[in-house]
Amino acid sequence: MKIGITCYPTYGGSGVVATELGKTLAMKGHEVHFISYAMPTRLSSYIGNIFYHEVEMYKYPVFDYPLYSIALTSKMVEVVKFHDLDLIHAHYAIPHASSAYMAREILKTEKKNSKNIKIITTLHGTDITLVGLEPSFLPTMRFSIEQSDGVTAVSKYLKDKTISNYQIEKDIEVIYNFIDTEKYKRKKMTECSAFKKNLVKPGNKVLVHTSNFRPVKRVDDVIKIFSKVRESVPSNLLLIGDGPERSACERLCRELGLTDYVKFMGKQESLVEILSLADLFLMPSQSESFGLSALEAMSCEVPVISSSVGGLPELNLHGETGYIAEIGDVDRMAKYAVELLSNEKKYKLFANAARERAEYFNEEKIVSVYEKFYEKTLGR
Ligand code: GMT
Repeated sequence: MKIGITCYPTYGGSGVVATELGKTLAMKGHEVHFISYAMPTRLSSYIGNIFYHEVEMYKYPVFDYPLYSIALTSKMVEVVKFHDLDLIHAHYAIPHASSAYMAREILKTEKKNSKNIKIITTLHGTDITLVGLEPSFLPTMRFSIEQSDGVTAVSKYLKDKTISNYQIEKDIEVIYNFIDTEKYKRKKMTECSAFKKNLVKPGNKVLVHTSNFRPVKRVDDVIKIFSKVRESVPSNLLLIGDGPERSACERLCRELGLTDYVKFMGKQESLVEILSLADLFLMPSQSESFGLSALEAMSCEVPVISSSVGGLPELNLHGETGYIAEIGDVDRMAKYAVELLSNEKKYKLFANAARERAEYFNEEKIVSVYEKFYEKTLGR
């Protein structure tokens, strides 16, 4: 198949899922064309069959606001025509699904273009639960989702939320996030000793959180949980990622007297090495449609303490791969953390179960589900 993929190239899980999907499809022999305003970050090395098309933005003094969705539409039209694409897969509905819809309609009017391009939209999270509900986006969002030839959501929760929030009657297929379980595999301690020496006091337990530090991630709760855990378990907290809440979180650490025990590591390439040091992963989010970073941790045998929101209970099985608690229930999350960190036998069971659960979301399996969904949408 010849597949166009549009995604946000720099931030967040939707771009990661889109890029890893494209890479795997290309390795399976499909031709994949990424269309975006910048090269997706995970697309760093050369892979045959992958092409990148940058959306050029025309600047003109009258345009106070950049007209990205129009420029994206035109680029989609160009790429579909010149590379004879079968479908466009839009990741994160705003504005990608609307641009794809418009591109398809433009192509229909062109006589020479006999191919009937199909549009698939994957809903990832805040495109549905937060941003899409803004009155300035809602009608366009609903229309673009309805008009897609195929729609997928990354959890059952998100599917239900889309149907109830937007009164959408369209069939939505749940296709979960996936993980390369060979790459995300716990490394031996000898392979990460340099990290351990620099980051963790010998004998301490290690709690980890990775995110884009947006308010929805509740990183302040991560710090509050850690503060309570430290009262009974000698431990360190590693915070990976960066974003708008980071400064406030650094302040909170100073106020709570935790600066010697918490490391703000910023964005990191060596995630697997760091996760291989971890004993627990914390994800107390306000909203989370799936929780890709928790899956990455689980694949490295790290149990997860998370909130019970969104799609998290579909990933993190309470009492098996970790624990879930109500949003903001810092005390309960800390209690669960201490319980696991203090019971070696129970901890081992949870760590093994976390890895086993991650294997359920194996990349090969889930990418094949996407492939089948493409074929179904193309009527093959
Ligand atoms: O986090 C977001 O605001 C949007 C989105 C993104 O682009 O990072 O993240 C969502 O998509 C991921 C991949 O499908 C999911 O694993 C995340 O749970 C989801 N984030 C939220 O729902 C907050």
